[in-house]
Amino acid sequence: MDAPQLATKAFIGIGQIRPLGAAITPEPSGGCGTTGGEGKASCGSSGGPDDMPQEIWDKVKNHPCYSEEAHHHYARMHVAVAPACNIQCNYCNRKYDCSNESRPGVVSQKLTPEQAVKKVLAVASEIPQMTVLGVAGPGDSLANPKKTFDTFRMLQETAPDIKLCISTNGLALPDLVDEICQYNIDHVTITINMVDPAVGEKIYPWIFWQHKRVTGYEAAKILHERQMLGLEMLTARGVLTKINSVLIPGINDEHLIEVNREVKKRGAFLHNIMPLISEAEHGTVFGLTGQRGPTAQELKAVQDACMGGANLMRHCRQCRADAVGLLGEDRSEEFTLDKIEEMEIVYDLDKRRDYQDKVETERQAQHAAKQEALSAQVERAGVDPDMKVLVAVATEGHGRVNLHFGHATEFQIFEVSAAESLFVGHRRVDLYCQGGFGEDEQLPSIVKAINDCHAVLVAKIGACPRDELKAAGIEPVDAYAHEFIEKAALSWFADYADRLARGDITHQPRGDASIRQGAYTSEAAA
Ligand code: CLF
Ligand code: SF4
Repeated sequence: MDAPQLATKAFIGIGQIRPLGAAITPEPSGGCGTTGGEGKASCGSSGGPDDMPQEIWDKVKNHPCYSEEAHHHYARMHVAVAPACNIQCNYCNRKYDCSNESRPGVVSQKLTPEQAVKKVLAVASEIPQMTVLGVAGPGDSLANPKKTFDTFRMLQETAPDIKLCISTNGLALPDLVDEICQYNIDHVTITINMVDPAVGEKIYPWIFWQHKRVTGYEAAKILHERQMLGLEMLTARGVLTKINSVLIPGINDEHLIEVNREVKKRGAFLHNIMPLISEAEHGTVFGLTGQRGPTAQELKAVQDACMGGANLMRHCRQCRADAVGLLGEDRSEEFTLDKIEEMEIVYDLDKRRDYQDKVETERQAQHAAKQEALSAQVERAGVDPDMKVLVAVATEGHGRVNLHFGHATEFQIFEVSAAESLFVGHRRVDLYCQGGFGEDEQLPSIVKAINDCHAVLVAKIGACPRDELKAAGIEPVDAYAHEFIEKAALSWFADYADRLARGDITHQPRGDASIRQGAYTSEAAA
């Protein structure tokens, strides 16, 4: 690896970011506008069938990354068939999964296309809500085109109902757009961290281009041009594109607003701004030089400043390149090659469809419950009608508050007001309950992770963590156990506003929260 060229620029405070609304003049075209969604409220990750044309809704409705609503119900899987990469990012160490699309940790098994297809069928027969196959590394999907496209071709012949998805750095993309269309790959993610090579050269020390290594500004310029060209070509062909950007404080934080604007102009469907994962033990350039990742508030501030531009995805889990399951869970250990050999694989399309019909019914019930709770909201004297608060939610899927506090390895974060309950992120935590007992030393780190929240909604919680959360100013709430999340959050909000109006409590602002870096602890993952 070439010696890194690190940023000397001072950190740009999030407070210096232009305020919401002032940041971006929405472009007349791009995003959903290019596909007929102009003037619709939102066709982003939280959008629904009323927000976008039917043909787009059909593509996203059961893709857990392209629809926030779908991510509570549908699963994806990745197959690690793409080991090589054609560029170097300062946040990546080849010994680890692609940091763009994965949490750090080695890929357990690299697969041949034949092994990958067998694994997909095994997962599809066990997890009927698995609807999407992605190739997301551990290198770059399009730096390994034969392996990537062979996998998709073979899978299409055996399991045509599974959606195909790739993630790429974009360098090879323009040369492969026709093949992407030939294999009906409907969803393509491009990682775009800059639209200015002067920013890019602080992130990419080199690229491998036309049989030679190119470094510095020139490398970043070529990469930028290839990314923009690839995005435009995909848009012209009607392929849905998602842009992933890694937020690197002091290097591209404010610049991501410009990235958002430029990708929207070129028709990107979604923009996913993710926090830099950077720890010395990962051996990345940024990890070794102490480049920090953003705090929760810094991440949210940049995401909020981009609202009005390209639609935002906020539910990304930075998955492993061999992840299996709902976003936020990892069942890859259940599907190792040894275990697959022992399994009876029955790919039953009717069974999968029946299951997915049930999921749709549940999802519609979730949507209806939210609408009902929204229509029940009222204004209260003495309570700011624009008040918004964050609540943390313990869930194991199905869109419900259905997890014990002590069993949570992540909390979903919702921003709630009288007018909305919106998913705005997630926070990984160490498991509180290990071996049947509460681990009190874990509590401070859990509090730190949800410190910006006013309440935590759980299915159940023990007396000890309950008291400690209260002492930290976070209200533990188990009154809405097993209810749909948005309805529960809105019901809690109504109760909170009632207590404010009666003068039982006063509204206190919360502090910042820290984003957990890297993997779960082994106990947490067990
Ligand atoms: Fe995989 Fe990526 Fe396709 Fe999803 S992941 S290739 S679009 S199927 Fe999703 Fe994972 Fe985030 Fe990626 S949560 S890292 S955005
Ligand atoms: Fe690593 Fe992905 Fe960057 Fe390649 S594109 S260096 S695999 S993060």
